[in-house]
Order: sequence, then C-alpha cells, then structure tokens
Amino acid sequence: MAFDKLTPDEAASIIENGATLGLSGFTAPGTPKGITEGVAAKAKKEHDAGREYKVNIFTGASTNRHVDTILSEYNAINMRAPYQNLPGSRARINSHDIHYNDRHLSEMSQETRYGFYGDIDFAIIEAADITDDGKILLGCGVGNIPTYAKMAKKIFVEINHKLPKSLMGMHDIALPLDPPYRREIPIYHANDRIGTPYLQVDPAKIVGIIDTDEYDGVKSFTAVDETSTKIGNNVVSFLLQEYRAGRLPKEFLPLQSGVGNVANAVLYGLAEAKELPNFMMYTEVIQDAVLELMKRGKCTFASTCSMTFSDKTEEELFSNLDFFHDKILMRPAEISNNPEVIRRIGVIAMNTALEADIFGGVNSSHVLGTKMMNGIGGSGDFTRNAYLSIFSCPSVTKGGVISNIVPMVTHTDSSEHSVDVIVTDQGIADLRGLDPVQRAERIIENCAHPDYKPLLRDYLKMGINGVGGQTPHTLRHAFAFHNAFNETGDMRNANFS
Ligand code: 0RQ
Repeated sequence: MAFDKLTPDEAASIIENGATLGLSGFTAPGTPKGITEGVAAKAKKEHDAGREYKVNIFTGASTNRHVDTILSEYNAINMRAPYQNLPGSRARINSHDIHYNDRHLSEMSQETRYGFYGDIDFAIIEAADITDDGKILLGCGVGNIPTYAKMAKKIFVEINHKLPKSLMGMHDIALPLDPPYRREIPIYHANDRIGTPYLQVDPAKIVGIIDTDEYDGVKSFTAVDETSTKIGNNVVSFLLQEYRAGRLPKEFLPLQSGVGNVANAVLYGLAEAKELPNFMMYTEVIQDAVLELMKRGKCTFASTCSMTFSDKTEEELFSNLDFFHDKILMRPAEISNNPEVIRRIGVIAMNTALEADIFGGVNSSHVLGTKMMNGIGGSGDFTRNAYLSIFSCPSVTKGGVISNIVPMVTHTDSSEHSVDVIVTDQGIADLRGLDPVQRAERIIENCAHPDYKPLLRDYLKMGINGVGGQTPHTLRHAFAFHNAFNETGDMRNANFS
C-alpha cells in the first residue's frame, strides 16, 4: 500500500487549533472512529496546559461516541454543522460552547462548496478499502464526504476492518455541478444509478491511514410500545385509505421514513398491509425494520444515505450481503435528500414532530421553544417537496404533563404550507384543502388528547371571537401551555385569563 500508517495521536498532532474537519458518514454508520479520539486527547492536553484548542466539525448528520460525545466531553468543538443528536453535544450547544449551525441536510454540501463556511482543512474518511490511486470504498454511510474530500487540503483514511470489501457496488457517488452549470439530477426511479461505486480522491492529499475494527455502534430498538403502535396503525390506515381512493398510484410511491420507534411501527404496519403493493424507499436512513421488510419481499429497494442498523443487524447484513446487495444503494446526502428528485419521483414523507400546533405548524427541533434537541435533519428536505407529507407524534408526552398539540408551536421547522397530515395515537387529521380554522377544528378533534381538547377548543373560540383574522391566534395566550409547564410542570394548568 502506498500510504503511511498512522495512529490517531499522530494524526491529531497535525490538526491545529481552529482546523475544520469534514467527516464521512451519516448518523453513526460511516462515521470515523479513530482520529477524533486523538483530537479529543490533544484537546485535553492543550486545555490542561492553558491553551485554546477547538476544531470545527462538519458531517452528514449525527455521529457516534467517537465524535460528538468525546469531543464534547473535552469541549473540543467550535462550530458544528449540520446535525447532531447526542446528549453531550446537545448540552454544549445549549450552553453555547458549541456554535451549532442547524441546516437542511441536503444543503450542507453545496453551501460548503459555495464557500459559505470557509475551507475544509482535513477530510477524515471511513473506508472498507482503498487503491493506491485513491479509489475509496466507503462504509455504511456516505453523508457529505464527496464534497469534503474534494475541498480538503489533506485527507486521512480510516480503514475499518469490520467492513467487508463486498460492499463494493452498494454506493452511488455523484456530485452535481454548481450553478450556473448545474444540470438535472437524472434519477427517475429510486433505484437509478448516476455515479460511481467508489469515491475518487486525490491520492497526493492522503496523509496516512489509520486502522479501526468496530461495528457502527447503533443500539437495537426497544420493543415498540402501545402509543407507537397506535400511531403506526393510524399512518398505515391513512395510506390504505388514500390507496383505495386512487389518490396514490396503483404502483404505490417511494417512502421516506425517519428513525425511532414510530418509524419502526409504521414500517412493521406496512408489512402487514397486504392490500398495499410492495414498495421502494427513497430516504436518508434505513433502520432494522427495513431489512426485515426486504426479507419478506415487501420492500424491494432502498435508496438511502446510510444503513443505520444496530450492530446485530449490521452483522447479519454482512453475512448475507449477497441477498441485500442489489436492494440497497447508498448516496451522498445531497442526492438522497435532493428536493428535485424527491418532488419528481413523488416521495411519501413520514417524519416525527416534537409538537404541532392547531393550525398545522410543526416544531421538530426546539424543546419548549428554546433548547435544541437534535436539529431539523432531513425532515424539511422531504416535507417541503414530498407528494404527501405526514408528521406524527404522541398526543401527550411525559405521562400527560406535555401536550404535543399546542395552540402555537414555540419554534417552526415546517410551516403549515408543507404539512398535509398530522397523526397521533388519537387519530388522523388530513389537512389538505382546509383553511386555518377548519384545520384547527380537525386537529383538535382528531389528534389532541382528551385532557387537552377543552383547553384547545377554548383557545380557538377565544381567537375567533376576539382578534379574529385568517389564523385567529390570541397572541397574549399563544404560549399559555408552555408557560404553564414552565411554571407548574403541567400544561393542563394552562389558563387564558
Ligand atoms: O424525551 O428522551 O427524555 O424520553 O423528546 O421524543 O417521543 O422518543 O421521539 O426519539 O422519535 O424523537 C422530533 C426529536 C423525536 C426526532 C424528534 C421528548 C420525549 C423524549 C424524544 P426523553 P420521542 P423520537 C429523519 C428526519 C428532527 C430530525 C428529523 C428528530 C424525547 O424525530 O430529531 O426529522 N426530528 N430527521 O419525552 C418536550 C415536547 C416533546 C418532548 C417529545 N413537545 N416537549 N419534550 N419530547 N416531545 C431522520 C434523520 O434525520 C436522521
């Protein structure tokens, strides 16, 4: 092999304070597992010696314990984009130790190429294999690495020995041209290929190779609970109703689904829906349930940015790769989440909200309006451009003291213009074609928890009889639920006096 072998500490020794690191991967899969441990150790030493040391971390989405967790522990991150979801980084973001730039995932790559965020000093790439002329076989997540590698002044490659070389053929690496030269992205079906099965980098930029040997560390899901099952069943009945009514084509359409228990419940629900045809996915992550659906023949193909499988499922995948090889294609986030493609192929988007308001606004990212949870992720990319956009959440959270249906969301990630349907464990609110008051009536009656219905009805009535207008909010009381929670620990104590 033409490249020097390095340890994480040796790699970190050339990463200076203020450097920007562009990492491969999307969620934990495909994310480096070695060098950032060296960077964290260096940060600790520098801080102990009273010196400033922080780096900027650019990724595809969330990462793993070797990146956000340990770097946050040692307060080693300055700027972070475009998404995270780990408790350590969340805490540093909310205390402003990390300057977090929460972005639509499809946009991060192009904005970096446009020069909005400065230079990329180092790309760190997890790989299953590399050739002497710089052809890299990536791991189980792609993210924004084609852009970071192209822009980087220097490149480190982490060869993860857990990754089989037979992953070759499961990636489709392509970068669009930038305006004014951009052409259409020629994906007409979820399974169209437009790029190469490897990432080509300039071998002269490679500083060295680090060895790692670890699965991606995604935890297995807990058993699907009753609330998630009810939400999942409601989403499936809605899709069935749409299919029967002919508002979905008879071939069905590609699905996007988030991660988590609700997404899992929806996917398992679809497996049981015999009337629905087998389907493809055009999504950013696939989780354990998708592999199960593939085994049953229900899901025939998945275009994704990452295979976010638990370690157990990852092991199973690697030992049965022949079966799954032609059923999964991993693309850069810029393509997996591309608005042009999502709109063309008619993706059905299913995402999760922290809270939704009675007029159809959705908050996906900010707890009680101020604290960052994870970020908008890919939900905006899909929601705004989908054939049909569905948001789901439980009707209440934390044993009932929080209503997920509120008078006004405290932060808007997806506005009512992009949200077609809201689903909770209570039922389905189909918002298409309705004006704001009609939407509010439907959301309150179909989706709110019985404990909160009277309060929400009162709020709506107060707006209609008060200030009025197209969207009859009463601004003085719009956050009465949130104030009641902050002051008494229970939204049921909201009052409008
Ligand atoms: O708290 O952790 O203390 O139990 O928030 O809530 O119900 O477990 O839901 O894990 O599916 O996450 C929106 C955050 C939902 C996620 C969000 C509390 C609740 C719990 C988590 P605990 P659940 P999930 C797809 C596209 C944006 C990115 C996205 C997300 C914790 O789906 O980050 O969509 N979405 N990407 O108790 C206060 C409320 C609350 C609340 C829930 N209204 N107020 N706390 N919680 N609602 C995938 C990717 O991008 C990769």
